[in-house]
Amino acid sequence: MDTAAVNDRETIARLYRGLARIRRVEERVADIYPTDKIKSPIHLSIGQEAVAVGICDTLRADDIVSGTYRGHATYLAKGGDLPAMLAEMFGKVGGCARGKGGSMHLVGLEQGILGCSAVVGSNVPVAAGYSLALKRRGRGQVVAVFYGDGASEEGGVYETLNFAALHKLPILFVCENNFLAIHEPLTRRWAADQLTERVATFGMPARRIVSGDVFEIRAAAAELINGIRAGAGPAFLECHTYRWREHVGPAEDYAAGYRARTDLEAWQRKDQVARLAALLPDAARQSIDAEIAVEIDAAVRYAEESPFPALEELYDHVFA
Ligand SMILES: Cc1ncc(C[n+]2csc(CCOP(=O)(O)OP(=O)(O)O)c2C)c(N)n1
Repeated sequence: MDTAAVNDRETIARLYRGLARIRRVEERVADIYPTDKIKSPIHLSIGQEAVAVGICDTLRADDIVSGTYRGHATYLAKGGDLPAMLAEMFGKVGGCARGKGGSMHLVGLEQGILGCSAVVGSNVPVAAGYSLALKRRGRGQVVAVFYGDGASEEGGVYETLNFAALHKLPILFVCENNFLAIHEPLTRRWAADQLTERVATFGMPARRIVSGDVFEIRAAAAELINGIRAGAGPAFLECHTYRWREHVGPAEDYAAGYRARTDLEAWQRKDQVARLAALLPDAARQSIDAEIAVEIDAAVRYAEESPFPALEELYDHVFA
């Protein structure tokens, strides 16, 4: 089926802008990284953009997302502030966490972005708690929580799925299945690959999308979120995807021996940035690309010019 055909030009352009913007931002981050201007580790989502973009496109501005330490795409797709994201990585006071959190701890409460965490799976119960609060508030808001296939091995994730199903919480669980937890492929961690089927046993709609197709992800998310908003309780969406770069850092790591370059090539053939670029008229695509380039240059300048936090701030905002 041609999943693009049912979408209008405006939707395709909007999704392309979202995808290309994340791709170009992360490529710039990868370029800057060796200069040591970026003060934190970086976990790039290059290749995985379609998940965040497809899902966030269906959310309302007052909905909430919760991402992981690989959270640049989630943050940007939900409307996070790009200059504040880059300044955060530069350790500058203009950063979204005043430069103290770095790439793994992006946050944007005004845009509905809960703080991200480096502790694998830890955002999932927190996001469910937030969805319980939203349910009690009664304004029809929904949480979308993102986590990796590795995080799906954390006990707390299963406790959360059960609690959310039991209490019919307004939350969409999104597993970004890139088949890898650092250097350990899924096939060496599980005897079965029935991640979606396992979640379904908790008593919620559970779907899997293997194509990486942004239109398919968006359509599935829209359907599931409609149900959640109508009070049906949580839902789960597993999206197959692929991390093109190394686990942490800007480089490729296909020589490390834990995965094959042919896997990358298979995913690159269905790259959604290139696919949507080809669906747009040249002039429309070029003007989007030019706007993105200007926006990124300005954001890098902002990050460079923002000062480092003052020494007196060292113990501010420390919880305990
Ligand atoms: C509780 C916890 N256990 C282990 C780690 C070390 N660790 C960091 S990333 C990672 C892999 C997680 O893989 P996945 O959830 O699939 O996310 P991906 O990196 O593929 O996006 C692990 C085990 C950690 N940060 N936190």
